[in-house]
Amino acid sequence: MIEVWSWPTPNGHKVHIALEELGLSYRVIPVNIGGGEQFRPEFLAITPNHRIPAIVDPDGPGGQKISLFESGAILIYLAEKAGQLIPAGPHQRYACLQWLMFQMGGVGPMFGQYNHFAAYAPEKLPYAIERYGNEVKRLHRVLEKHLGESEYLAGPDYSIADIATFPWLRNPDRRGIDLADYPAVRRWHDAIASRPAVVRGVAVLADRQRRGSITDTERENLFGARQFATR
Ligand SMILES: N[C@@H](CCC(=O)N[C@@H](CS)C(=O)NCC(=O)O)C(=O)O
Repeated sequence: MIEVWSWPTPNGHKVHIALEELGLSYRVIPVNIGGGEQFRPEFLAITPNHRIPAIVDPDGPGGQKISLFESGAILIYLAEKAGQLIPAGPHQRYACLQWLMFQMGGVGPMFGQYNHFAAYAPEKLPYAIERYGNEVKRLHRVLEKHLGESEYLAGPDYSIADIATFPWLRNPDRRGIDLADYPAVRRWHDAIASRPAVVRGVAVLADRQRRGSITDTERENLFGARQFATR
């Protein structure tokens, strides 16, 4: 059974959704990142980057155990293991990897920085909020244009590129986005949100989701000196 070291965040949900879609059996090991559990030695042994998600599959390639971090690499691994959610034909396969990289290098980091400066930074820095807010809007426009011409990100079929991107486009109001302004994105979002495996995937660890404003301990663990200690 695959071990999933995770927490209910967009990057965690990517892996929960993929596992549900693929019907692979898994066991979640919660890593409370606000509580500092990402710095525990057993987690650092899997991911020196101390970020969720990470997986350990005792039945990896050639029947040998494999551990992986970085959600994009995990999605590629799971899709290839199951032989689903990654197109077989070369053109669609590269399109899938392209949109997966667009999420990993663009949507995730930019939306994440926007969340940080708009919701968590102790000082409200207008330049940073505007800079990342503009990037959030620009990336929505890129997606809108593409999804106006294509059913899913990699073409006619749902793939890991969609699974990587969807969790970051949930709750658009938190980023000042109204999906009425992006009708193709809304069509794509609603189609994915209603998939039974997606409903199950985003429910994983839902009872552990943080509510209310960030505490001092969470702030220290996520953004303070502990992040930058030499390990
Ligand atoms: N590029 C990484 C990003 C992972 C990431 O940023 N994870 C966050 C939660 S969404 C985390 O674990 N944060 C804990 C920390 O900053 O110490 C991936 O896609 O797996």
